[in-house]
Amino acid sequence: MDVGAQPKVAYIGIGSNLGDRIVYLSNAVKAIKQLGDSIAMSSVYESDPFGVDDETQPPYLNMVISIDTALTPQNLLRELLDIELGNGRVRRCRNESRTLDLDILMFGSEIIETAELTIPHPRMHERAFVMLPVAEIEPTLNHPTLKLSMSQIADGLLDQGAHRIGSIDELTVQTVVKSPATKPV
Ligand code: PH2
Ligand code: MG
Ligand code: MG
Repeated sequence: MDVGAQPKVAYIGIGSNLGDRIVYLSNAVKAIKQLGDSIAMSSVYESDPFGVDDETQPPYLNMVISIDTALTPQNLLRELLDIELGNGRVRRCRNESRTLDLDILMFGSEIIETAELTIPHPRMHERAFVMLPVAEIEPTLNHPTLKLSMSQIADGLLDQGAHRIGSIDELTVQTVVKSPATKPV
């Protein structure tokens, strides 16, 4: 495996608005934990699709996980794309509904601009569904280019209506308990 020299803390945004959203988030968490040492995991937040014209799109679940990884950003991206594919992600057009979306938000304090990667994620600071979960796990961390902490940025986005619905563990238990009753007899 091609690895980077120094382990770095990578922040990864996880999103789903198609199919069994909790199952896709939970699959993603398990797979991402194989890519490094897990540091922190946010709660799950629900919000309407942000910046999307199609009003029929279902709401999103989003969360953020941080891992200490020896992978390079490019190899981390490749691994994340593989996890998306393994969870039924189909790419036809921009901003369409998806079973699983995995975005590298930050990679240490690195600033990367290549054809395939822009880090920090260029729109993260505009999106409550990213900033609320990041601020939950790392409130005092400074954004690598904006001179603001994660919680300062999140505080300016509270009117977007992203709201915390619980931890992934609580929500997974609820899904398992609920499912026998919802099956046809
Ligand atoms: N992802 C998008 C576009 N809009 N809105 C929410 N609430 N959550 C997302 O993950 C999301 C979005 C494109 O990646
Ligand atoms: Mg995205
Ligand atoms: Mg993406």
